[in-house]
Parts: sequence; structure tokens; C-alpha cells
Amino acid sequence: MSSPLVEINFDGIVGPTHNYAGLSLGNLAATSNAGAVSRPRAAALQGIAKMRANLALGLTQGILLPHRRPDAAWLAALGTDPMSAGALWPLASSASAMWAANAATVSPAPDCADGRCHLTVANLVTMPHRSHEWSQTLAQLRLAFADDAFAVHGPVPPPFGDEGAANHMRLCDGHGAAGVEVFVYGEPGGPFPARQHRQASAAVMRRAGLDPAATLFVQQSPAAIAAGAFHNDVVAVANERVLFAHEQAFAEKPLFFAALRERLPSVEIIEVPADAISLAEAIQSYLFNAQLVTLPKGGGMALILPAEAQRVDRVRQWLEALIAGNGPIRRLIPVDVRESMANGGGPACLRLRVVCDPATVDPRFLVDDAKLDRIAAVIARDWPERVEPSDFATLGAWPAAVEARAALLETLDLQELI
Ligand code: SUG
Repeated sequence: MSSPLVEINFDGIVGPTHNYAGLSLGNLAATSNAGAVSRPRAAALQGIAKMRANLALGLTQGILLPHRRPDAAWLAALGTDPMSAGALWPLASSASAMWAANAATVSPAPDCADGRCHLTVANLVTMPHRSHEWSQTLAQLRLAFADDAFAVHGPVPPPFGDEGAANHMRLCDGHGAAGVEVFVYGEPGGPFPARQHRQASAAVMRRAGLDPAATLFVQQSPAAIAAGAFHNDVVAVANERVLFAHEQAFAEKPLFFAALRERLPSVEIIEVPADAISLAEAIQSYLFNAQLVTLPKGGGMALILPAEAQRVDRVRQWLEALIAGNGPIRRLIPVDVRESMANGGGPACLRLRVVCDPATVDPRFLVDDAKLDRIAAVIARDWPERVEPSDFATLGAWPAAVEARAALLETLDLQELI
């Protein structure tokens, strides 16, 4: 019997408060676009179009929902409210929960001692505007993955920073087989924060009941963080037995690759040399922030990458050579997620991968084209067309955004999240 386990991409729907506040030190796109005009409606519709492209490939697609923003409960805990929050207002109003790769770390059932799929919500403690995401994310995970097939964990306690799946890779012979889980952490000392702490990753591993012999802890190269790779998924992506990474993504790379090959002899490492594409070009193009997916029916793998990647000459040339070769990556699928990209979030940032039996997921979190039509209609009607940073001072509790989100949740029969 074939395994019912498939990989589902759960995309974060971009919330109505999407804006550019320049909040993430070390995320070059976000800091360089601070103060730009944002387009929440276009942003969310770009995300819907990306999901439609995944469905057209025959992939199973899920969603995660925007959070309540401004986050009045968080502001209350800080002794203020949306009307008088001042400098805290942008920190309470970011739509950053759209980047679902930072929602949680997911260890599929075949890797875990108790045979359940474990999800650990990320604490995101390094960035104040993201540090209050976890409670609403946890509420969604507990609904979506309420079945006994899953174990959903609360956040690793601070001060150990955990940014979820963006710093986690899983290599295996097939999604339903046991895999090698790779946790990539940063060490402090560089110009930018190292957001994923090794102690946090170790806690995630222990709580999921992973086999330490099939788990690797790998340091992200300080050069990559300093060049703007604030998460590992900006310079590397893995799918099944393929690791696609920049030459300078990891510290102590030979040790890592040897350990990986020992544990998964079938592994295929596609490394992009720095003299073909520099770290700066990799980060500018967001080439690696791609969804590397296995196409159904033996179709090989496809790289769903930001349209911007192919606009960088040397990146385009390298990708053309990759496809011309006889490797596992057979197709390039460019997608336009430019509103998210301008905050440092490419196609891979927008999704959380969960390997599971779709029948065990709350169906309200799964989508088909018809449901996406309904979601898109609410977005087209209720999401703001544009937001100027000069609006921040006057938006206060932002009732229009609160109502837009509530309308979406009602459409999806998810009123309990309002
Ligand atoms: O955490 N940007 C996000 C981007 C997250 C991308 N995710 C992954 N790489 N998986 C971040 O830096 C910018 C918000 C602002 O500045 O307005 C922001 O939070």
C-alpha cells in the first residue's frame, strides 16, 4: 500500500495591514524598503496566484490565516492600546505572520519516536514585531492539526530564539520515509542578529522525539548572515534527497556534507559556487528562497522561484544550465510575490510544509480553486489598496483592517479565530 503521507504547503494569506516599516535588522530588502507604500490587496492576491500555480501542478495546498492586527492584547500587556501606542504601533500592526515558514518547525511522523507529526510553534523572540505572533499561530495550529496524528507544541522558552522551518531542512528518500533532519543555527558576533539559536533547535528536537543519530546541527556561515541571509532558507532549500544550496551557506561545510552523505547515501547536493553566483547575487535574486517540490506522477522536481531571480543575468544563466543538465530539477516556475519580496519574503518564506495524510487536517485549512475564488473575492473587496507609512499615526485601531480579516474568517467558517 502506498503511504498516505504527502507534503502540503500551507501558505500564509497576506493580511490587510501589510506594510513596510523597516523592522528587521539584517533583512536587507525590509530595511531598504522602509517607508515605501505597500499594496495589501495586490500582496494577498499575489499569494493566491502562487497557491493556484501549486494546485495546477497537482500539489495539495493549505492556508494559514492573517492575525488580529494591530495586536491590542499585546499592546495591553505593554500598558498601552492602538490609539496611543506611538512607536509600538508598527510593531503591533505588521502582517508578518504571512511568512508561514516562520510559523513552526515540523517533524513528520516517520521521524518521530511516537509516530506522530510534531509541530513546534516558533517563538520569534529576536524581532519585537514578530515576538507576539506565536500565540495566534498556536491557536491556528491547534485547530488545523487537532487530529491524534499530530502533536502541537508551544514555543521554546526565551531567550532561545527559534524561527521555525526557515532554519530546518529534511532530507529523505521520499516524504513518507524516515528522514535526516537538519537544524541550521547562527552564532552571535556578526553585524546582524543570529535569529536561530542552537539551544532552541535542540529543544525542538528533544520535544519532537527525533532520533539524535538522524539529526544534524549545522552552523550557518557568519558570512551568509552578514550578507543578509537572516534565515537559512535565503541560501538553501531541500526536498526529499536533494539539497540545493549556495557554496557559502554553511560553516564547516565538509563535515556537514560528509555527515549527511553517511546518513542518506542517496543524497544529491546541488551546490552553487560563489564564483558563479556571489552571496550578494544570491540574496539580491532570492534564488534559493524557492519552493523545491516533487511533481506528482514521476515528473521530477520543480523549483518555484521568485520572478526576480531570473532577472539577474548570472542567476538566469546558471538556472538555464541547471535545467539543461540531466539533474533532478526539471522545471522552473517563476511566481510574482513582489509585495512580500520587498519585505524579504520570497515564495519559500510564504509557506509551511507539513508532511501528513490530508484526511487528518481540518478541511477548513485546505483549499481548492473554488475556495481560493471565495478568498480572493473578500480580498478584492475588503483589503486596502495602498497603505502609506504617513497613515500610521492616524490608523489607530484600524477598524477597516479588523473587519476585513473578520470577513475572511467568516467566509472560511473560522469564526473562532476572530
Ligand atoms: O522576519 N520580514 C520578515 C521576512 C521573513 C522571511 N521569512 C523567511 N525567510 N522564511 C522577517 O525579517 C519585515 C517587516 C517590516 O519591516 O515591515 C519582516 O518582518
